[in-house]
Amino acid sequence: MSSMSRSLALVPVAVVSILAACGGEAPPCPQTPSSPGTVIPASSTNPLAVTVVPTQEEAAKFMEGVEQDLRRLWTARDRAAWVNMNFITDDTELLAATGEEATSEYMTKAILSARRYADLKLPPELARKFALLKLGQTIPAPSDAHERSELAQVETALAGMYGKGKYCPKPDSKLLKYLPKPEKGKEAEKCLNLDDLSTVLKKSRDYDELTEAWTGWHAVGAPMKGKYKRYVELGNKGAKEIGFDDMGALWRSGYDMTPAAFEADIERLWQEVKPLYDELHCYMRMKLRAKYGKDKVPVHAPIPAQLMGNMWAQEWNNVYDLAEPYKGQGSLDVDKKLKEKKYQPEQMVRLGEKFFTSLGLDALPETFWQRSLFTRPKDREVVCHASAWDVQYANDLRIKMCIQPTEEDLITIHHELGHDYYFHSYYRLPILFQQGANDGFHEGIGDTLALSVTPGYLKGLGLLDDVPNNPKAEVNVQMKSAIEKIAFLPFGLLIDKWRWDVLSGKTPESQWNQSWWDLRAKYQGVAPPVTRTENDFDPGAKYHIPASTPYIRYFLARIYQFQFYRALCKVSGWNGPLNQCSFFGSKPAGDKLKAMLELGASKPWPEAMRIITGQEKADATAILEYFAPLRGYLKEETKSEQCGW
Ligand code: X8Z
Ligand code: ZN
Repeated sequence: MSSMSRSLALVPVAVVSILAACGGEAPPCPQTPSSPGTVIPASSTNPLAVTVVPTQEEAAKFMEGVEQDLRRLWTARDRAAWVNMNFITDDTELLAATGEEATSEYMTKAILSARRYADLKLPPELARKFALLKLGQTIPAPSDAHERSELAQVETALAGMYGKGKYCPKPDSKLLKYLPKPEKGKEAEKCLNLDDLSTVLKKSRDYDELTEAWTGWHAVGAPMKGKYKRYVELGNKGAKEIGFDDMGALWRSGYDMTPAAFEADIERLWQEVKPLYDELHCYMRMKLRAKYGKDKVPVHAPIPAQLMGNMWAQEWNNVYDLAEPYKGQGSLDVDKKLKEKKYQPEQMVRLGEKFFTSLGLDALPETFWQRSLFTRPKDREVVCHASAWDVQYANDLRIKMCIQPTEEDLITIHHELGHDYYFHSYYRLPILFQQGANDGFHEGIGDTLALSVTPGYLKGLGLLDDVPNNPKAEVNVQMKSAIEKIAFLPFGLLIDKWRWDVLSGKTPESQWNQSWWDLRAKYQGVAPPVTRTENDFDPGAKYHIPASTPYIRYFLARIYQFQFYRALCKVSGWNGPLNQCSFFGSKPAGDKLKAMLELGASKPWPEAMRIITGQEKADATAILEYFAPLRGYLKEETKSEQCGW
């Protein structure tokens, strides 16, 4: 999560004066077709004598005031949010909600006031700021003070419910052995948190244990349902007030094209990658059937979701042992090495930083090391889902992550540092431009570098013994990567397909959970491990739903990162097979990356894309090119399988 994902407020000087000129607080000033500078006689509804038709200069001044206020408000909001997520208590929840509420109050008023300039022809940079201002809230609050306060509290409470989620197994449960070892002199823990339950999903190959861990965690969703309903109602009300059909329509408007064109583009990309996903699904199901039997993993049916090594079956790399094409060809067990070498969390972060600095990017500021959270504290509740922040929008970089010595976490560190390096590259820009070219760019930067964390690179660090150098070992490497990258694609797509329809009302509340599972079956080909009903709220068991972080960005990022990687490999001088390239240490690659990052959101995203790739569109050919070597193997292995579901 970037700290830019939500927005903030208080009434700024500039806005106050404009609101006053319109005869009070919101509603917005009347739009008039007259020429700039003309004085309009007062109408009977306007208590003021005259209204001056806006000018470009006034619009620029207005924006200057807004940006000043936003810096203050966003910083205050993010400080409170940071403390809250690092120490979840009733008090910090309230502080975070207060920060959120103040921001959203301001934003809604500023957006409504900005309508006064809607008909003006503005210089492109200023016009872009107005457009970004309108899109600047993920959860737009209604103008009504009670509703706004309720919404802010609902938002914070949902995030807190997720962060505090635990499952307490019964005394005869097989999961008791996964309880953390008690510290000396302390009482033994009786409950499993998400990290513990994720370890079960990752390590256990016992069907019943997996089912219990999955079901145990998913119970976190049910109590959220009532709050989620209010969140939908109030967020939609806020979205309507600022001119969107609903909150989902607002989210889909952030891509420099119409929401409809955006949806069509997403569909185009999905259709390009779907055949590869289907082949991988077919292969994985075959392997899981071999492990768990036909009664548990039936032919031609969705796969039970608890068997893929991940709580949401979104990435399957933790069951690589079951998927490995050629047993023992090339050791890819980085986890083992990290443990052997007793890697500490900070050391892993320093490793991540080293990749960025090898490209010629700056070292992280000293405050990063002082202020970040790297391990789960034992004495308090925190939101452990990894996130990156620039709390003061001024190079105040941090990450918050409960790091374990695993390859998965090493990759996530690169992901989070990608956000921080983006923040770092644009923190001198006007605050409204301190965002990614679009949110998919933000999510894709660290992953682009992580694609260069190849076996060769890891060997150099002593984290692998050998670099696979025969065709069989290469297939193994590709498989390991595909069950992470390709497996994710339908998940990345369906989360917001679910949310868009919930937010637009197309999916009624009476079908929220059913529709979730319909989409998971349709796109991912997975099924719930146990019967689910509308008393469950399984979407709530995925962080980004209670945390209200839009998700289509991750789908985009999976496509973009291969485009970026292909381009950076090329500029680094690589001309071998794409999947073997590492641009570690390439200054030309670093320069190109920096040039794009420094743009922030100041230009439409196709311009940023052009800087790095020479292309202006999302293009799935790079991800397909990367995995081309695997396809022959997948087709051959599954030729007797009845693929699909
Ligand atoms: O949430 C994240 C990052 C933080 S922005 C760790 N990711 C998504 C997820 O975990 O569901 C990265 C991949 C997808
Ligand atoms: Zn991220």
